[in-house]
Amino acid sequence: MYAQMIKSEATQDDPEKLAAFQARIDAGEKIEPKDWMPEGYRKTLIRQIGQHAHSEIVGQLPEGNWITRAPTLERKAILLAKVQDEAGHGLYLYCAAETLGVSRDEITEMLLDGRMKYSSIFNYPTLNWADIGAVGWLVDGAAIMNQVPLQRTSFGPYSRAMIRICKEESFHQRQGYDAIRKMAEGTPAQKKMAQDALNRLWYPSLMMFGPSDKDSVHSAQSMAWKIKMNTNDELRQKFVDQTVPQAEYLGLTVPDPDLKWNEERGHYDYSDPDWSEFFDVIKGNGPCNVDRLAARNKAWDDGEWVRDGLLAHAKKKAARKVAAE
Ligand code: FAQ
Repeated sequence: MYAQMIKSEATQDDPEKLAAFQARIDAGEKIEPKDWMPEGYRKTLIRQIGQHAHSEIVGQLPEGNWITRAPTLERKAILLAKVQDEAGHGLYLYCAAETLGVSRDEITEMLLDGRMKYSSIFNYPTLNWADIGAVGWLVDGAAIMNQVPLQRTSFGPYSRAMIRICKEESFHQRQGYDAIRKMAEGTPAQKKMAQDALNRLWYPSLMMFGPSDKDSVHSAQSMAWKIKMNTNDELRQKFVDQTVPQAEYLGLTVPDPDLKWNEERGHYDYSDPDWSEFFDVIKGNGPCNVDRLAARNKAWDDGEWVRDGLLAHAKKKAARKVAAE
């Protein structure tokens, strides 16, 4: 199936150019926006970078919801900084996507009318303060696992955006772990909240890496082009191996009765998420899909006067420049 897909995307371009392009990728060169690239490479990048950018922006919603209710001034300041960072990550990524010839407005509209996706995880609710710790620990933990290898991705602007983003993501993960640790070491009621957050967010976090390799449509071509550096299952396994000892340290139980260390493989064996739930969520049927898109649509509509004002100002400035010449 993968070979078939590679062939169908590749044949749209001149074979000689394609071979030279692949040789550059194989040699570890970075592809820059003005370089020749196969149409499939450009489209795949717009899809992945766009989806990633939307995830950063939509991902502000479940945490932003808790800024006014953070338990202390210190936690509030940390959460505020983190949520602002996510907006910055979205902007780096929209800029990287724009170098591929798509405007930020175009891809935003594709998010707003459901033509583009964002990460499945943000369609789950954050019900209490322990969830905010768990989001930093698990969701940012999964995001870093995916993003560290992407610093070496073949497209220059994406790779450079990822280097900046990863510096901040590690702070995000640490602050989440610190918040959940405080809960896990707190009163019995607080510990119960931490366990409940882990119970609800464990499988949605595993889903962040995408479907299992046998169902991943894009992995083979994306890996050949070094748009992705690892398969979905490879990264999911790394995440499980890193996170289980952290849960043990916290005295929390990962909600997977089949989880156990496999000496022979040197990895944990674990149960897959319910993939029917994953596909249902990315189709738009998760617990918060409707709310998330409604919030983004409202923000876009509310900001119309700002965009109109800026555009009018830019037009006026350009007209004055023409008149002066
Ligand atoms: N959610 O063939 P594959 C963050 C779709 S950053 C929704 O395996 P691919 C920071 C996929 O698009 C989180 N859809 O796809 C933060 C495709 O459908 P399509 C975002 C998903 O692209 C933390 C179909 O399934 N990170 O959270 C998901 O090769 C805290 C088939 O799948 C990135 O975007 C999913 N989880 O691999 C912010 C990283 N998984 O498009 C705030 C960059 C798959 O054909 C607070 N992206 N699909 O209609 C990637 O590495 C890849 O795109 C994957 C998916 C690994 C996500």
